[in-house]
Amino acid sequence: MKIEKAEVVVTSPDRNFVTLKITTSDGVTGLGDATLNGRELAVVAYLTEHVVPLLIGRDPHRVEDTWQFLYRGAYWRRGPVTMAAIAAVDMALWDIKGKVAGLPLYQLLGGASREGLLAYGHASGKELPELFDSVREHLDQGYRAIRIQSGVPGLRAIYGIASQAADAGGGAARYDHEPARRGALPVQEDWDTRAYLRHLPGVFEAVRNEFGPELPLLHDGHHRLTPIQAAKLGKDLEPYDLFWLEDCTPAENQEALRLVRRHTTTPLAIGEIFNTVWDFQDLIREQLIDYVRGAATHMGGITPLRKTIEYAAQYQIKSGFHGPTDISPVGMAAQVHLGLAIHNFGIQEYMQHGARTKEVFQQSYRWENGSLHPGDEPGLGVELDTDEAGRYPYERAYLPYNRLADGTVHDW
Ligand code: GCO
Ligand code: MG
Repeated sequence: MKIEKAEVVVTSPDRNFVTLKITTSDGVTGLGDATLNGRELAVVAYLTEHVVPLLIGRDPHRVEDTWQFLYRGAYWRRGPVTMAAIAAVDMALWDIKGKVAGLPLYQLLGGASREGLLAYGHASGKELPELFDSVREHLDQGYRAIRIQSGVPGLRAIYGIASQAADAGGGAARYDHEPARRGALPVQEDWDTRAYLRHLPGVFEAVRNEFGPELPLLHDGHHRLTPIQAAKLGKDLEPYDLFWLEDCTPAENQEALRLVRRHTTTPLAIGEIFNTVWDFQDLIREQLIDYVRGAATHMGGITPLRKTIEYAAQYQIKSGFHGPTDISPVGMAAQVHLGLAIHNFGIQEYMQHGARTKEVFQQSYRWENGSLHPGDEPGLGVELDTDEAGRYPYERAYLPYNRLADGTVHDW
């Protein structure tokens, strides 16, 4: 069996997605997610111009060898564009292997280690009543763990607040946050760290008073704090027993986490923008994090994400794979299979895709009683309807960016 064809499909049902579809000489197809939010077409070019020609004629069963060939063979290593492209190939080859074996991917990865995956959703509100409504709506949908993001008095629009994004013309639903906005230019949001640090502990106190001590609560700092500010936030949130505080500082400076760790026992999650195992090496070895936030789509696929999470297991560090809407149903399925198989599963982020996306990508993973299961179709269990995909051409969309009151650009 050989790889006969590899096509790159770009579609924008509810948002942009980039998918690689590999077809073998036996007519077996495999899918891989290569979506890089806001920079999608760079990965399309990388795949079409440089990777597809290398795939034709190769043995699709050689997953590890193909990964090493694309990674080492490029000479220029790492980076989000390269790693999203390699990820798509890796996922598509695992998908093919599962289909040929007649087994769902999780069986090839060692079989199920649990019944299903605990997943968290994104509740948000400009003010407490709206936030409480959003939490209730998520509880009604079956979520048993919830991320809390709140507006900050005096700030017009910040990350994670669905209704603010909708007001800013983002087209987001009231309780569901989709940060990328279609349009010629990125939307500008505003930020004030002191106002945020003053406001957030009171929000968590109110949520705990309303919803009780049991519900696992999460929060995303979205890379905005200095190490000492992050340490303070972690300390101030300790009474509210967070499941995790995510991306409390920008990820580039990993030493920052040493300082944060010295001051707080709030569990830390990091890594959604990392693209290799090596980005996690020190954080895992020094036990500076509690959850690995990597995504199969942005870390070069299932193969390296599995290596990373197996390494993390030696230190009791668990998975918390990135699962916003910009991970396509293909990327999501890859993570749900891996999450079911590994021993050190922690939690899975699960922001549900829109109705049009579900028609383009027919998924067999299931969401039942607050828990995700990959289903038992062979391979990844996702099929791409290319006719349906063709109805939604690419639409330029950017993530927002941030400025402080004096006009300085700040981390978004
Ligand atoms: C999360 C993330 C996302 C990112 C988005 C950028 O925790 O889910 O922070 O909301 O902002 O994936 O593309
Ligand atoms: Mg995040």
